[in-house]
Amino acid sequence: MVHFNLTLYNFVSISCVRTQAPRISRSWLILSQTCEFSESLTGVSVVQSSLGHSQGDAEHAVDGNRDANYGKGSCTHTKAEFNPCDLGAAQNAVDGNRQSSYALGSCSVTNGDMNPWWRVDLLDVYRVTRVSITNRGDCCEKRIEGIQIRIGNSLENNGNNNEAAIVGPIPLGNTKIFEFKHVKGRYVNLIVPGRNEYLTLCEVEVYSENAALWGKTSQSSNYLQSGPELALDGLLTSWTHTNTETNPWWRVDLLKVYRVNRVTITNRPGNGLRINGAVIRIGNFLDIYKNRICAVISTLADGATATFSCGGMEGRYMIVHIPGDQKILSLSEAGVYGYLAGNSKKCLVKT
Ligand SMILES: [Ca+2]
Ligand SMILES: [Ca+2]
Repeated sequence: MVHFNLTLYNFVSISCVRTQAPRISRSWLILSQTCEFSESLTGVSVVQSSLGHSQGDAEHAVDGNRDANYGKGSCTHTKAEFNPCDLGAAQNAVDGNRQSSYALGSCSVTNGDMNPWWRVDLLDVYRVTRVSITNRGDCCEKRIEGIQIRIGNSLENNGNNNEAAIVGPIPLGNTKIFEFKHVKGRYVNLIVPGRNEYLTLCEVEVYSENAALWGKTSQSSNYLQSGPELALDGLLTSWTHTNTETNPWWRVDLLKVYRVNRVTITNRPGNGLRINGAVIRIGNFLDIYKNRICAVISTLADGATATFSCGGMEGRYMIVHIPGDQKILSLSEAGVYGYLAGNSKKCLVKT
């Protein structure tokens, strides 16, 4: 018996706000036409109440053959007992592809279970602030009605007893982003309670708030009391400040590897020209120069905030540094925003 805790989160918005989360990193989706199954590329695991066969809409099920995609050369088997390219597999909801036509193999589906559910295990506790859901687009719009997002650390009742948010309708093939004050949890469940239903999810994305806020900061040197933590105190009137030196840098250790979607930098309110030429890097190396470059700040007005898209770069560290001699690095604020689920490179299908 499922017991539903109907505690509502404080939603900021329940609407499609895709423009607030530019997805510039997705060009690889249309460039790649092979299934590049690699467990190392995803930090999450997913499971659902059952693996469905999309009964009731056979016309969309590629002759009912779940292996239909394999024969077209779009997928490569890497495990005999499990193939993430299965039509309807739970993994299809985190393959980084919002393709909403079920037959193209990028959607999960359960059987017509009572209280069908899907769960992603983030493998660690995160402060989740946003979940986006992409509904199936080729049919069956109403099957997702009444869906709940549940976030928490319990696997009681398969994680479906964690705190719940009831989200509004998601039109055919649409992606809706649901935002709320952060909820701490390792498991994110989606469940359609109270009826026998097929749960189809063409993409689920889970986001956390500024990951830098719980990281550890450091910088190449401290000028007076202007330590590296001043870039994360929420105050524009405080800023970090290195000595005048060669190649000054600031770094935040996120403590976990993120796929970084964007970095925000707020310049100090005076002497803002000092930031010109600063380089933003993402990666896993303490040697800052081994990390990949996300962006170079050509110029940024005094006190201004700029957002830099990093295209899902993976890394534990975000570094800002200024190449050259006789440089000073000052940052009023910094933010790192990343993916926790979704945007993996598994099982790409032709789009
Ligand atoms: Ca998908
Ligand atoms: Ca500050």
